[in-house]
Amino acid sequence: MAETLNKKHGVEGYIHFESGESGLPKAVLTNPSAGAKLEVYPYGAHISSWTTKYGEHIFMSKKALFGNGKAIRGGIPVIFPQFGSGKIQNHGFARNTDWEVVGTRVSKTEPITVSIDLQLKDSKFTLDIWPHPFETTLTIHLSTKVDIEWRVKNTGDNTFDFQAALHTYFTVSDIKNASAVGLKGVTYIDKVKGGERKEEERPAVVISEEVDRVYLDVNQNPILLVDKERENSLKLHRTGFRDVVVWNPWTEKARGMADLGEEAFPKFMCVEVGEIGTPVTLPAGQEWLGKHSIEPSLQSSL
Ligand code: TA6
Repeated sequence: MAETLNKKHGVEGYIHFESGESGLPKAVLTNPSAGAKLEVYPYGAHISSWTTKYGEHIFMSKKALFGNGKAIRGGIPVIFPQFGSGKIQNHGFARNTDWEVVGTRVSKTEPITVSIDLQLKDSKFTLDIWPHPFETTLTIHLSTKVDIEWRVKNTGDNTFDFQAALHTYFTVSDIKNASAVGLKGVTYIDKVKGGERKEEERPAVVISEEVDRVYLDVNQNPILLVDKERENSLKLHRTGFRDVVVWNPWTEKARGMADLGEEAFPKFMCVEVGEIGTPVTLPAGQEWLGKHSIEPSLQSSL
């Protein structure tokens, strides 16, 4: 499979495909001028690594499972058409389904950018779960930052609603050193407290227990992910994603997750961008576009 993908989509010196975990094909994007590298599995259109001169920015569980309809623990799970629990499986089917590589390219004008397009269309599998024809394309641009462009098109005859999120696991030196900055004053759904709605009072959200919050209609853009023990912070820009999720399962929940384990929870902070609180209503023939850019920065405050 990797060989076929290399023949069709490989770009010498920038994009190659290789056999990854559990033999799943994996695209490796390399941008020498940016000193950056990114890995993405067509399975789930799942980014599993992004490194820059500041090191690895993405957390992957050592116990993650790959393929066979399982969601990969860590990386950037692509959540569609449902966020969380509901009528279909938790977080929908997009993250544990094979997407197709439909394009790769390198833009040689500065800043040199290495790109890959992945696409998922409705199938009997998806229609049996969620009876709406759709076509979704996720484009990843690797320069000195990562830009993700995500399109969802309604290819059917009827309007449908959907939720969407990029459920990013950021690697941190230790959860006690990490904070998400820019959420002060925002109303959030506290999923640890039965869905209670509260207002964030802190300029920097730090985690010292299980946290599972959906911050609604966040105006601040970018949000900053700060790690006191790392040289860089990360600027999280977004358009088309109104909400931001902050999650860490902490000890007990992590212990109960076979693909995570309690020794892992201090090493990541999920800061996710999404359309969650108010699902997107997409009329027939229309297209939704969400953009998320993750950029290393030396800024530690907004
Ligand atoms: O984004 C936070 C969350 O919705 C949590 O409630 C937790 O369920 C997490 O996602 C992971 O979900 P998963 O289905 O990947 O185990």
